[in-house]
Amino acid sequence: MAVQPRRKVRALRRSRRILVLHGPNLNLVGTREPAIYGATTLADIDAQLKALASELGVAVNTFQSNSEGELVDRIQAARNSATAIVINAGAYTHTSVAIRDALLATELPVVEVHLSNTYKREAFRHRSLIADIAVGQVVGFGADSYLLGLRAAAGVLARHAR
Ligand code: DHK
Repeated sequence: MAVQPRRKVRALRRSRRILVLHGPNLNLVGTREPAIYGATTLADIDAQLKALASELGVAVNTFQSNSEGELVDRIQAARNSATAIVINAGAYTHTSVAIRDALLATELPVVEVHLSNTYKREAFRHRSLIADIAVGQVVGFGADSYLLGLRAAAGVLARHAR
């Protein structure tokens, strides 16, 4: 890859600011039902996302909340601070019209991720209120779902920039 002048790299990072959102109970990842959600903690996932972001030349911010309203507030704020969103809305994936509406209001590209393969689990997890407004979904790869999701979002932004 060609060496980019520092100013150009900074401008590129500004145009590729990816917000990664973790919904309810994901603060417990690593200890919560490890057979389903894996043994990697959320702090480790966030650290891996930061490392990958700098490799990809994008900026990443991460945020976790157990509260639907806080997630909606953070999504609304992304209208002015992010250029794409990667989201694991946890259980709100299956229930939250408010999170869906907030994502739509941002008009930003959204990538939906899940640690587990929700389609292999209970029927109520097969429905996502985010899937049809997302660019795509990554499910079932544990912590790697987030890393694949970040790569996908960076790819979408790179294609937009052309
Ligand atoms: C996480 C949750 O907390 C569940 O409520 C979803 C998702 C699946 C995941 O696999 O990351 O149903």
